[in-house]
Amino acid sequence: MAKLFRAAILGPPGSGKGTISKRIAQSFGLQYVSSGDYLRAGIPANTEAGVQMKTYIERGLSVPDHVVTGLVLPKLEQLSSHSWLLDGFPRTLAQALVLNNVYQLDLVISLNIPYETLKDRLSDRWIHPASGRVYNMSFNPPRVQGKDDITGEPLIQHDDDKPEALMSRLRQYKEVAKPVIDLYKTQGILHSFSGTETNKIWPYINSLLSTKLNRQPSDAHQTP
Ligand code: G5P
Ligand code: MG
Repeated sequence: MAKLFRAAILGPPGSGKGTISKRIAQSFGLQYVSSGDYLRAGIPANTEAGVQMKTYIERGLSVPDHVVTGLVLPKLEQLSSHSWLLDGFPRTLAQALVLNNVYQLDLVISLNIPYETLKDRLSDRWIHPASGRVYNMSFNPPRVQGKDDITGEPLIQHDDDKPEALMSRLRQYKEVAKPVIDLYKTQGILHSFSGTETNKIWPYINSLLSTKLNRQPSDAHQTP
């Protein structure tokens, strides 16, 4: 069996982690593990813990480490015979250290996207609250204006995606992410990508992974 490949993609809210991860997963056959998706799916409705969790996620604030690791690590155990890509995990040094105890990552991708770009993207972001599906009115609009593609239910925009709230979320993200980035830099597995357009960053990531995995992607994506 080929050696398993373990990777993570880090970046601030709106940096394109989800968009790029899905392309990587599809092109290179890695299992896609998104902490945000697991948290949203794991929120038990109508419990106090559930309401609390929803507040963290809706405000874009970090969910407590033990909750996130408690959800993500069992998923990784289920995927022990697969290569995988983590999206949005680890987000804190505590999470990175817990992960480090169990798995040695082969590659970490860090996305550096200018604040102005994040602001524009997130202020153009609409969400289907029940599922967490995210749309962007210019980059990936819903099929019907203002409606979720799957359920047809109305889309909403969060107060937390307004510029003032965004600024404090991004600042908090940066502070928390720095020691995580430093850890992977020290381990020699960090690869940073900067830019304002996912479609321009993607060919570089595509080529890096082709080299690391020693194979050609099965599908070279040009669109989201
Ligand atoms: P998530 O789900 O990890 P965030 O806030 O980190 O959420 P988000 O919003 O999912 O990040 P992203 O995945 O980095 O952003 O980016 P994306 O969705 O691909 O792109 C953002 C938008 O821009 C989309 O609409 C996309 O279509 C558009 N876009 C992409 N590229 C371009 C482009 O080139 N041009 C244009 N115009 N648009 C583009 O986490 C959710 C919450 O869960 C908790 C936190 O509360 C978090 O806020 N959480 C954790 N808490 C603690 N620890 C963890 N490890 C946690 N993980 C999640
Ligand atoms: Mg995401």
